[in-house]
Amino acid sequence: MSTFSKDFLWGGAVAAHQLEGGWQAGGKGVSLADVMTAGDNETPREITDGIIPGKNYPNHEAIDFYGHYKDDVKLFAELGLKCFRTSIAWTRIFPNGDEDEPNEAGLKFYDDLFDELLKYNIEPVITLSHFEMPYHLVTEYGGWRNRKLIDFFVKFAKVVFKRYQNKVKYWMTFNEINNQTGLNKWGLFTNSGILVQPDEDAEKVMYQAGHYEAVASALAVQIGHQINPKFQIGCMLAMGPTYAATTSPKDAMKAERAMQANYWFGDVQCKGRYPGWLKRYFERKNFDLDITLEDLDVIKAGTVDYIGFSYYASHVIKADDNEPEDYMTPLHNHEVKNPALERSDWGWEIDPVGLRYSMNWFSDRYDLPLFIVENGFGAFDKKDENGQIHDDYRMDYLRRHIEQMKLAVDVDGVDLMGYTPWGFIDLVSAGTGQMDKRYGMIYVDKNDAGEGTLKRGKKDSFAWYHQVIESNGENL
Ligand code: P53
Repeated sequence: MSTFSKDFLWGGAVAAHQLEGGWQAGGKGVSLADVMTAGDNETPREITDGIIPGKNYPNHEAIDFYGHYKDDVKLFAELGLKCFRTSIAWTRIFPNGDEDEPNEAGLKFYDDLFDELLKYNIEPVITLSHFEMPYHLVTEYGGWRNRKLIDFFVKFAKVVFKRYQNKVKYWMTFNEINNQTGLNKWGLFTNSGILVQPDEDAEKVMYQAGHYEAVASALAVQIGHQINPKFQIGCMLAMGPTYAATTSPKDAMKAERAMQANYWFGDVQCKGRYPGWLKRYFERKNFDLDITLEDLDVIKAGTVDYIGFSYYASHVIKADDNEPEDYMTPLHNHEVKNPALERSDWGWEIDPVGLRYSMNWFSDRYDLPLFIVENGFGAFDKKDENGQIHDDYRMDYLRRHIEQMKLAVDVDGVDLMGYTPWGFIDLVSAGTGQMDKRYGMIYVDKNDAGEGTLKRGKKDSFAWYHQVIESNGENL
């Protein structure tokens, strides 16, 4: 007997801005992702002030899924996918974000895409906001600093829930909503459309924006359930468990606080309440946040149906010699390398057991079904003399993670809905804007400089994953 139920959601995951291209097609507006240049391992992506001619913006064309989706979906069916996770580009539906009426051409595109998927019995799994909010909401409203964003987001959610209520059952509200807890420039911009100003406290801005997003997410959950009670609406958290560097109890406490600080979004979205330590922290810091009693009721009533999460790597943390009582020193400054693990070319630690650990952690803490909606190995692929890519390293990474996922289900009794490896078709990296940081089983002929025919091809991992799905995870 197989570990997984026969309706287990084997699939693949992408996000609109990382593959669609067609950045101005069908009346689409400019999104956050459209003002981010290409970087690489050493060079961070630049966030430009509007579109500057002559700069390389990799998301403008991406892999032109917008123009290739029919052929691509056919290939996804051949791969054997049961589900396909993507996002709806907010800017196709509301190009500026603050219009009264949605853009019909954008709505039509997703109707056609979902029809195409359903034709092959591939279930769409849809993220409402995946690093791609309208840029206009950044320049005119200051992004999620502004309470008005709740209304704009809810309007967008309502329109797409209504329109696709008979085509889409699985939804998530905000992708990796907790990325911004690291307070780095990239995370604050892609999550919340925020560029921290000199007179601002990044931490306070993050908590305020995060609160508005939590309210918006909870409202979307309630509205979605009203529109179609069969909807399954999840949160989406970036999971990278933090381990203690030594046996010192202070390191254990530090690791615990790092987890709490990273997953407060989970507490709010899954339990419907703020954790005690965080309420005390807000008071101590005199943050004076705009959190109303009504907001707290909304959050309580809008908890999610499942936990969608990404898993790539784990982290290790060490307490400071002068660690303050609240253990809230900037957390990322205290990360150390894990000597027990190997790393990818981008320095991401490879830790399959960490996936099982994470599944147990989520399950214990929130007691909700889990959906692994991202996992994968970014690597440079090389073609052999026949143009074939032998990506054993990728199969090896995925196999080792699926093995741990099976143990979490079989031995630990975790409730797991599905598994969608990230970027199963090569696409633009979110972190670096590169094409050559590849996750795919399907190769796309395009490089970091933006050159290539966009032709699709199958890597060795294509046949391997097909067999994994066909055997319901038995044949790894
Ligand atoms: P890239 C950092 C840490 C964990 C997840 O990332 C992350 C990031 C972003 O770099 O993002 C997720 O493309 C995200 C996807 C992204 C994927 O992981 O930087 O949800 O949009 O592409 C992989 O290698």
